[in-house]
Amino acid sequence: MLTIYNDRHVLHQGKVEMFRGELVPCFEVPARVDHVKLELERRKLGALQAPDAFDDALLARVHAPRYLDFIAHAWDEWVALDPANATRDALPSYWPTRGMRTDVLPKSFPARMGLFSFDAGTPLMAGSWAASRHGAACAWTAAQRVIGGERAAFALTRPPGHHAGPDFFGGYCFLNNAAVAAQALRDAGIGRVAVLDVDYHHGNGTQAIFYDRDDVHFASLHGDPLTDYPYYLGHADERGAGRGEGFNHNLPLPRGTGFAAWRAALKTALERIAAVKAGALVVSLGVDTFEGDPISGFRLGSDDYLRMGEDLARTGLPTVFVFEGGYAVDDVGVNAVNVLEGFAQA
Ligand code: OKP
Ligand code: ZN
Repeated sequence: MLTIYNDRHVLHQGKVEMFRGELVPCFEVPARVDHVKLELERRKLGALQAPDAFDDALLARVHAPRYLDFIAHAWDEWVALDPANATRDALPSYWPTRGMRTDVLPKSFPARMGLFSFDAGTPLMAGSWAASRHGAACAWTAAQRVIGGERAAFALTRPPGHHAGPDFFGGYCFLNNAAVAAQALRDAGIGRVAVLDVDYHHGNGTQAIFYDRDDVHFASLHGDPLTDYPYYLGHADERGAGRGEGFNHNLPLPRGTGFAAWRAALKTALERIAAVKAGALVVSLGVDTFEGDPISGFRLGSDDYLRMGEDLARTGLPTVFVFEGGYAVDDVGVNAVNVLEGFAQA
């Protein structure tokens, strides 16, 4: 499978994230992508290509200008607060809750950092912007290849993207790569695009970006938000708003779900994608549904990812895969590439 890759992802390398009252080492590490790349090369599964030149204006198709402006300059502002910050990751500590103002942009950097985020688990450092925008460029380029006639392409990138919304970061994500790819497919004239999110965690950012639109259908299989991150979105009754009503499809599943039940939910999601007559598919490919994942609760085995790829291929749709989560670092390569191989061989 044609894979779009760039090595700038290593510029984003968080030291710590807040977890249960402690700062713990980050789960989202550069080695995740290295393992996928090695496994692709080991199986000789297609060529690795660098992303095309990317215009940052394309990010404004899915993100708010004031958010992009904030993220692009956040590191410099963090260091300007205190030169000693140069050795520390930036994390938010304050958030506006119900009844507080988000229309007035504070001058204070920590206040703006909270306004544009939703957790304290997403450290930002000197290279976060560069890594994120090159990641988005990979997703955009993968979409361009599919527009150009490839049956499928894979954006091998990190940090992930599906938790990043129109104007917020969180869940290790700053720019929504899957949304950038979906918008690129729309801009090329595909009437309706489906985004299918198979990461363990609900893609709240992607849902938020497309919630009121009928030209991008969003479907997600994920751990039930009653028990799992991101907690405050991802319920089955979220069906879209306005014109977008009926074009958002959440399939929350209980902790402990194995492949048989997961696959039945996938079938339901794919039937709806066929019913809405999507002309292309973007897959938010997280493999944190794996039984060995340290932060997730499903029980998929490595071979199940081959079957997943086969099921996805049977849609017959031109498909852009975008890498998302998967934190069992030693297994993430085999699991992600199993999906791609299952897809390619079906
Ligand atoms: C990003 B993606 C971890 C608590 C949860 C956030 C998880 C973000 C997952 N102990 N922290 O969807 O894989
Ligand atoms: Zn995840």
